[in-house]
Amino acid sequence: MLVNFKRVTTLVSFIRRCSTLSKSLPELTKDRYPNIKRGDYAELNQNHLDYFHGLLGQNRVLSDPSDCEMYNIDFIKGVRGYSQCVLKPQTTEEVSKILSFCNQHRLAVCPQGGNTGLVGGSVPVFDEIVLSTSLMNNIISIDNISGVVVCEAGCILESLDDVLREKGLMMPLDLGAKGSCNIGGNVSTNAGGLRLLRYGNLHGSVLGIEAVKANGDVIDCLSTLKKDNTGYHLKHLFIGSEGTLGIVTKVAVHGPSKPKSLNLALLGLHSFENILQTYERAKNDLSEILSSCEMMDERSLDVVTSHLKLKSPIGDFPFYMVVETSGSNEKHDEEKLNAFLEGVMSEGIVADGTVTNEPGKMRAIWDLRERITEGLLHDGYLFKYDISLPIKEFYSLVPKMKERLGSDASRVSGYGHIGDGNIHLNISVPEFSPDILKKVEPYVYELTSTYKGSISAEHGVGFRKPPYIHYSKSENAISLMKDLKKMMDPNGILNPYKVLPS
Ligand code: FAD
Ligand code: 2HG
Ligand code: ZN
Repeated sequence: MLVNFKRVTTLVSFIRRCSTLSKSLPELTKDRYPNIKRGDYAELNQNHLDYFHGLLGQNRVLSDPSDCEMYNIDFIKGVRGYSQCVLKPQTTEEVSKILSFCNQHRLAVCPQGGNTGLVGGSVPVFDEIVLSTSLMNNIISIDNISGVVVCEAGCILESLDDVLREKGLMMPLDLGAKGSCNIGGNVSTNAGGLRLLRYGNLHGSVLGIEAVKANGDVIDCLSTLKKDNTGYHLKHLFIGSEGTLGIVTKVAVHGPSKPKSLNLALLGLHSFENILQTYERAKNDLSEILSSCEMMDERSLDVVTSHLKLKSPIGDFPFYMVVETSGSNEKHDEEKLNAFLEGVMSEGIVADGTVTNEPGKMRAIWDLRERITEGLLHDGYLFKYDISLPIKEFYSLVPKMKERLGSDASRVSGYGHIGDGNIHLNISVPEFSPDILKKVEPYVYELTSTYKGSISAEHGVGFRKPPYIHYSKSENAISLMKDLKKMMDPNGILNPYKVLPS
């Protein structure tokens, strides 16, 4: 079976909504971060373009600056490269030929999927060629019995999920960017999202990968087996390596069964301590049917109610939680959820709440949580941090940063995946300021490291965090990462300036 689908309407409107926010272009990365120097790569010339035209034809090679613009700017408009060439291969063979040519000619390449990444990894820093997987969007097979879907890297997550749902299956990951992000991008960032608590991360769900190395070699590890202990588990090298070790061209993912019964609760709480108590109770009382447990503070909810005009179905509280159950027996799930809710409310742990199993109302609650990232763009420039912390310290950074920044920040908000110990700290300022940056970094990473947390829980390292990776990785681990990079990409053409510190 080969299903080719076009980008869904939600994607188009999503990107349009966001791109109309700021008419002015962000500063070029090379000017904002003058300490980063362009590597010793070749500059694109007509001979290179002639080769790409011969390989892909005229339409799949973009070289007009206005056509290249959107591929040069990241989602939060924080970084901007000046690539003059975007390539859109349709097959693994074409990817292989492009990389082999770029490697021979020392042309740097920036792989790009849906360009929803939040750490500046998906756009060029200087003039790297953008290799977009957007036209590699075929589903190759779906096995209804095992639930395994094999597809090309450019398939949009939401489209994959839609196709699987028609067959009683679903994608194991879900995130606010699902209408735009590609499965290849998800795998390359090891994206977490809203249901990692239930289905685990992609190191477990991805059964196989086909990837192309910097020299053009195709590495076929596209197993569809759950168990395969034949030698080194090479697929894991590509999961989360953010396009620095190879370009993912195909993936095999295990799709779990679509739940028959779904419930969603939005809860209002008076303190962070109440959130911890509720999470603990949810784990114990709901156990196998708990499929998502998220939190947001009042300033995060305000982003979507003020900027996006979404309506909250409950009153105002300092904190909120979204708790989802999914299972196979409606009556059983409802009984369990009601008992849990009655317990936490009667004990005063939860102050107010609403629960629903109506699809429209569930969507409206999820929008309050999922659209915070989009809403935050209306605040201006964002310093974004994606931190893992021991659960008791989960919220510690928010009041500390608020106090440190005072009126320098228009908003300091905290929200995220409480069930995974992963908070998103967002600091909003009217516009980028190097002085505020100095107040925030490395302080925020030092604090994280003091708590023994991770400076990147799920978004990756990208362009923004390489200088700080040592806060979460030992010197020997970084050195081994550099050795691996050298072995797999000796000329350093794949996504330079990203992930590894220089
Ligand atoms: P891109 O942004 O295009 O690329 C991301 C990185 O992967 C880049 O380094 C790029 O070079 C590399 N890359 C892309 N495709 C390939 C490929 N085929 N081969 C090799 N390298 C490749 N992330 C989460 O983890 N959890 C969330 O809940 C979450 N929610 C989000 C909500 C919103 C509204 C937004 C805008 C982003 C969110 N993100 C989240 C971040 C982002 O969506 C994810 O990181 C996503 O996985 C990126 O996919 P993409 O296709 O857009 O990749
Ligand atoms: C989420 O969980 C995403 O909504 C984005 O990971 C977080 O925008 C952010 O900071
Ligand atoms: Zn997240």
